[in-house]
Amino acid sequence: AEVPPTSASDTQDSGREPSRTGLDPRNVRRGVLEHVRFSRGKNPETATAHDRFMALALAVRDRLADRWVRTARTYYEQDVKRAYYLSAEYLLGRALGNNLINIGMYDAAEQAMREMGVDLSTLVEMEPDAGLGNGGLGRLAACFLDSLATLGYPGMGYGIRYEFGIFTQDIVDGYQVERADEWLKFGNPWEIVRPEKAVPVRFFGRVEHHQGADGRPVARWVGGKTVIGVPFDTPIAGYGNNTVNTLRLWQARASEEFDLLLFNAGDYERSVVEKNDSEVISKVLYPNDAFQAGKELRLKQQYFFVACSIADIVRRYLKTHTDFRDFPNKAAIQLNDTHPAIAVAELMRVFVDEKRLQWDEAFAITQATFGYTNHTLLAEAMEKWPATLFERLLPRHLEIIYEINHRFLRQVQIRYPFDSDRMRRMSLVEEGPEKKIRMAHLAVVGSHSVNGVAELHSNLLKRDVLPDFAEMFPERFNNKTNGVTPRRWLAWSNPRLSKLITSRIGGGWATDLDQLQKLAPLAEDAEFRKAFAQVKKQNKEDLARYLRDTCQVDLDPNAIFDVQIKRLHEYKRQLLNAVHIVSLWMKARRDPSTIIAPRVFLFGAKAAPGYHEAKLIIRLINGISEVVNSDAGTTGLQVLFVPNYRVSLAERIIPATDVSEQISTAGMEASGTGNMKFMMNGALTLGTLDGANVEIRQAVGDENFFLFGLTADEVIARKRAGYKPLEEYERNVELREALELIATGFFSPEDKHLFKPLVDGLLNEDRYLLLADFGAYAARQQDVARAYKDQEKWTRMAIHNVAQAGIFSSDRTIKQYAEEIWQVKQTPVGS
Ligand code: B1N
Repeated sequence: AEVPPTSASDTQDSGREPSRTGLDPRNVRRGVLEHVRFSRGKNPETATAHDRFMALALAVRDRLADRWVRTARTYYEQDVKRAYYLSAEYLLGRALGNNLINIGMYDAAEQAMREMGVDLSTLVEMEPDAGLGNGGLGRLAACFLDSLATLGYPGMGYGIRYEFGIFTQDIVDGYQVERADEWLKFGNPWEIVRPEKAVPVRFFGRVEHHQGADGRPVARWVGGKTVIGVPFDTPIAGYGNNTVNTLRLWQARASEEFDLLLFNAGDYERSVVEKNDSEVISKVLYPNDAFQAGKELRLKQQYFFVACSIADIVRRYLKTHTDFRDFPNKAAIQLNDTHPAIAVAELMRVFVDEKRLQWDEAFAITQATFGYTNHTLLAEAMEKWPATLFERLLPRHLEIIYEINHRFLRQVQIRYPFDSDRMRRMSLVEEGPEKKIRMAHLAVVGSHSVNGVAELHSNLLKRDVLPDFAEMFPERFNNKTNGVTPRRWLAWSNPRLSKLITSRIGGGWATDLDQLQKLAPLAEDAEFRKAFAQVKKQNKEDLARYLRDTCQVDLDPNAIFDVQIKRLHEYKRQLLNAVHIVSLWMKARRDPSTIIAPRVFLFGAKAAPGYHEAKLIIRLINGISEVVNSDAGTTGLQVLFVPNYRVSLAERIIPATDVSEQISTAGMEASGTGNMKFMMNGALTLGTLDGANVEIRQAVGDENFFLFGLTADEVIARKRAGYKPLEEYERNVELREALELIATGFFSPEDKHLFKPLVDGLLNEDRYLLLADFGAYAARQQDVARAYKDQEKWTRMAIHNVAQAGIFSSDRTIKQYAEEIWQVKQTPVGS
């Protein structure tokens, strides 16, 4: 049969079917029913909860689609400069609720589902977290994407589509047990695969050097193996606007060409085995937070997504340009730590080898394009790759790095003659028994901007980690204090507080968080305080109910909810918290009147699977929990380690928190971002002068913050003076008896010596100065309990924390990146 030609208006209309675009409950309902039938192939009667979740998610995606296309067209037509965020991690969490909030259809969706006899929150709970990150660094990338879209910036994220994200944590007999995170098992309604934009990526092989037709030397990287990067796009919707940006994640596929070659040679078995070698590249997220394991596959992952992303960025540039001198006016590329730092060498390879640019011009363009963000000062996290590994895997890149280094060291030499020690320190190549490439040095030399993530961190970065670079290139160094998105971390996760805030100051805060300052005078309004305290109480009751259902524990919602949720790391000092709980409990056992206010201690933390000390600390917390909870009736103390801490759990816990534990050894936590989420939700911080705690305290005032502990400078001085933890142990009775109880096996009756290594580590070395800070911590905890007894005062303090949280919006952070590093402009999308 003849098919009538479709007119332009037909295609317009079909794209704007009300069941695909309408935001009122009737249209949403129609959209969901159509997806149940046509996308899930079910009748409403046979559809499962999961079918309904998928149908609703697809109906939401429909409503993003048109804006997504319009956003892309707007950027293309206006030929705007774009900000590209390169990150090995994106800790997105769930998307459904956040998308409903951002496109303003939450109420309509809730009503539509209710009319269908479905509870929206049940569907929200069906969605697995997208856990493509370890902790703060990955979650920061996710908050940045939200802010870029909300502010209408032409921004795009690039990363890896890991088949398995951060592992699922079970607790078995008090121990962490890891399970694979099969987040894609039931399908991902948000992503769209774009096979037509696949990119070939070479590994291994060799470099041939020739004389080019133009008389200049040419390097050709040949041979080796090719892997295909296939992009999957996820829409990132702005809040209350028409912007829908893109997160493009690359999946590794075997190259068919290559397989065919082996297949035709009759080597079927080898062709299938090698297919595996390729596809394993995007298989799993490395589960280390702030630690470099140095695995070859990890370097493959890094180069894989970087090569795909650079190819994609250059391809997009060449659609509308021919001359690369304009490249930095159209593309800013931000390196999220050194994980994508190989991009510096890759862009040089593309410019020099493929596009035949002169070296100096190529390098000037490269430098003008890249910015580098450092996220940690910890030596064990600094990425250094053996030159031998580089030479095998990326032979051309090693040559390019050597050439960059050669020219760079010449500059150093001219600037600082006769200072060979400085040259050794600054080299991109670390000499020693094994030659290594220092990725941070590559990132600094290849960028025009280097930033830390909090004031203190940026200063320590200049002073202690990259002093030679800060001296030689002072104009390159800057600070961008982290932030978090108030859409997910307030509007979505704390609807009660959001509603209360909006009822008093209007809804403008969601995109202009400084407006929260209008709450400050309300701290003196008794009625507001009452409503505010009631919100916190209800949130605590919700959490207690959830934990009763999922962990079989009955928490007292009248107790102080004292929370430490973050990756398990010795520098974060969960062990300090645990030892203090033991000492509190021992005192309470002797004399219950020592407990000023009942308290619930909550922990949530994943330990890297190979980090034995961290796993032992989890086991200890569970041991303490068992003992303490058994006589909670007399002591008023409860302890719970909540398994499988993740973004969606944080969304439940943070709104219900009274005390935010931010107790890292000063100078070790680059920023922290959980601290900001707690503050925004009216928790008071108990913290050291570390990372962004410093700025939180500045913002909220010393009287609204529980400070303790050595400063970063004091930590260094104490270590330099020859710190003796045993002296602290002997000085403090409460500390001593708590450590003795732990060491003698009280919390591990099945193995009396289980925790001996932890205690010995504290007594012999105590790298993180836990004992040095114990006394101050315990004293401040007493102050916390006393302050809580005065509920009116406590609520005032909590309100001031919310009121001063404005600067910790990632909108502020992203504006600073956009204006001070990227020079990208807000580009609104029309309706
Ligand atoms: O980045 C966050 C900061 O708020 C935290 O303080 C900081 O610890 C965190 C290697 C890291 N730094 N480094 C990492 C993660 C994974 C990995 O493989 C390092 N994460 C941080 C955001 O700035």
